[in-house]
Amino acid sequence: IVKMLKNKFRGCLIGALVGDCFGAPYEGESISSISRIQLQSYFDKLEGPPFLTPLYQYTDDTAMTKCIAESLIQNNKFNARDMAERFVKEFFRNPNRGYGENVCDVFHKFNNQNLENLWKPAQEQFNGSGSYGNGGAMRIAPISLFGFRDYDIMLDIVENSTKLTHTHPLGINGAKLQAIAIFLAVRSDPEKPLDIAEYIKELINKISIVESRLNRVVPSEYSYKNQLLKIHRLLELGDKAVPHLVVEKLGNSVSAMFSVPTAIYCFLRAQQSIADIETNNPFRRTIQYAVSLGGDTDTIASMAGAIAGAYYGIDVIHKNLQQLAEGSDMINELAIRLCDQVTH
Ligand code: F2R
Ligand code: MG
Ligand code: MG
Ligand code: MG
Repeated sequence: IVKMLKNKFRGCLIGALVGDCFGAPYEGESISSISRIQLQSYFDKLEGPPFLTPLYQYTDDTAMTKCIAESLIQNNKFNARDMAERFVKEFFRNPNRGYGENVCDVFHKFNNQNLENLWKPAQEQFNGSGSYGNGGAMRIAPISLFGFRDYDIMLDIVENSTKLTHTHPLGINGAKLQAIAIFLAVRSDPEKPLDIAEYIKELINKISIVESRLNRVVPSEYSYKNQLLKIHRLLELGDKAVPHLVVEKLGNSVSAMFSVPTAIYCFLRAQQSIADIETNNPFRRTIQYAVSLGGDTDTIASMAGAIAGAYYGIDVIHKNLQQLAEGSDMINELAIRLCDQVTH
């Protein structure tokens, strides 16, 4: 059991890393400009015989995921100040990892004000409405793992860690949805075919409770529950749900509302074969499909990769992808330490 859990923890964090590294070259491209044939050969080549190439660099998604994992390991609980300090240090060590345009203001304020008020800089974003970007969700994987034994504690840490940079309810609830998707994947038996209907039902139940606690009014079209119902309908269409339709319905942007459900869809869609994607490997299918949708490709592939890796475990991720991703040894080590921590 512990061995299976370790494989799932490693699969989850390495899955997130690999999605980030191999999705990043396509970030910001529109779906129409991405060639499916070219994408097929991109991944074929990566999984083929060794060739000379620099490592594929990770971006802000992984930089911040690493901070969260390290903070949880060091403190064995959520420590807001420590986590914020790590975000700031990491940002100033390398500000060129493709961070969100506005979140940088939060890091500068933390730095200038010596972390005096931990919660204020994020509250001040966007004239006080807070960020609804997917920056909370993209970094959440270690919290699902750390809290995999206690759902309520897990959700609490998700909320507070997200609020360090993102206070808009859609930003927070997007992070919660991604955390729940991973939480359920860790707990699912990869030897049995995934019961997709049951998985979505469980997500809907849990996110409905979260959304019923909203203390701020948001328009009803911005409901994660609604997005999950769309996922269900799109999955029933199979390949008739062409990539353009998926993007039209679910989105591919840097906002949490229009990227987290998309990532969940990618994971679920990749349980079966997909037109124009030739592979028997469901993890590769997940991230190749995510990238094919364009838009926020590093983040959607990373979030989808985290869920898929948490479900299947590390062995599903092709060795080349692991070796060609910058920081894979470091991320692997963090996954093992997180697992040791929660199983001892
Ligand atoms: N920043 C990027 N990618 C953009 C371009 C880089 C690339 N090199 C390219 O063009 O090829 N990626 C990273 O940012 C995303 C996560 O962003 P995060 O951390 O949520 O940042 P931020 O700044 O808080 O929000 C992002 C944007 O969302 C819009 N937005 C958010 N809240 C808003 C609100 N209340 N009102 C209006 N707009 C809001 C803004 O445009 C923000 O800039 C990931 O994709 C990561 O990979
Ligand atoms: Mg990024
Ligand atoms: Mg932000
Ligand atoms: Mg991104």
